[in-house]
Amino acid sequence: PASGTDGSGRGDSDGKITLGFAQVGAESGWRTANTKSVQESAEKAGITLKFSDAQQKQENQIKAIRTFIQQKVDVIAFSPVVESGWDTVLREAKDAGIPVVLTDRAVDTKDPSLYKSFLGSDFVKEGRSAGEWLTAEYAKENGPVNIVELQGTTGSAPANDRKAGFAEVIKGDDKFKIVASQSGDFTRAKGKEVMQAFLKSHKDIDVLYAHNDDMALGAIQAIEAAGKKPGEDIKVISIDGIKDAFVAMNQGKINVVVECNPLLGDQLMDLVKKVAAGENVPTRVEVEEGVFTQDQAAEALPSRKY
Ligand code: GYE
Repeated sequence: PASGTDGSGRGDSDGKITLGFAQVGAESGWRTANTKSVQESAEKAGITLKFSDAQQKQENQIKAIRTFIQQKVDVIAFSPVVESGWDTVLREAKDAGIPVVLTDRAVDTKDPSLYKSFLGSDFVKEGRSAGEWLTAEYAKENGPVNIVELQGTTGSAPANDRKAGFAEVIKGDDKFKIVASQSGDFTRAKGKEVMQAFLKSHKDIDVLYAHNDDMALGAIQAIEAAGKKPGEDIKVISIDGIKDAFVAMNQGKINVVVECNPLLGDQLMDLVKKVAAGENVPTRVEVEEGVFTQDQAAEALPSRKY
């Protein structure tokens, strides 16, 4: 183990904590803001950061975690690309005595002792908020309301949960129909491509529900190219709250954005310090967020931090 002076075997010879962070990738504006937040907060907290970008591939993330274990970092944090398939590598970290903090995305495991804490958002709640906006918006109409859904990365916690939360709310009224639902992998390019296909096969789309802003922004290009008005002919619901989405909302092209806060860095470094010191931490720490509609967009825009 790294030589520590406190006898715990923790810390470099300079006493600094080393954190290995395995990031999902650089797929979205949310992710870019999240990466920056982690890097800046580590620096501020005096924590040595080993950063790896998995380019949205689980195998790359597993490799990065194994490298961190070999390097005997003090703490490992990662944002799991998908929910399943982590038990083996998490057990390796546990056997090596390295505490793990999950950031942003959760894992699906039967053994909760494999990580110390989860820091992130309630994605089911975000999906519900999206659904609640929709049911209120169409409360007085008979329907049918034809919805297309752009899902996030297949198998990821935010895609699974945002889909489930939304479905739970709209299922109470059968005028709401999800006529097509497909993954756009959380990127602008894919969001545009899949929306183009949706527009070709469905002539009567009323609503787009995108699991993140980047896919919504890509889809808006496709809607405009098809000669329709995003925000009017096709209502657009999105999640994240990046600046570009507020700009689009201000232009009337997005109707509502459910916020998901990527600025987790400071909270993460607090957790990292605590688990490195062997302190107990809550198994779940949530970030605060809100819902923004068009009438709030102009006022909120200048203060958006990501
Ligand atoms: O919504 C999306 C990003 O895991 C919450 O990942 C995150 C999601 C976010 O690519 O933009």
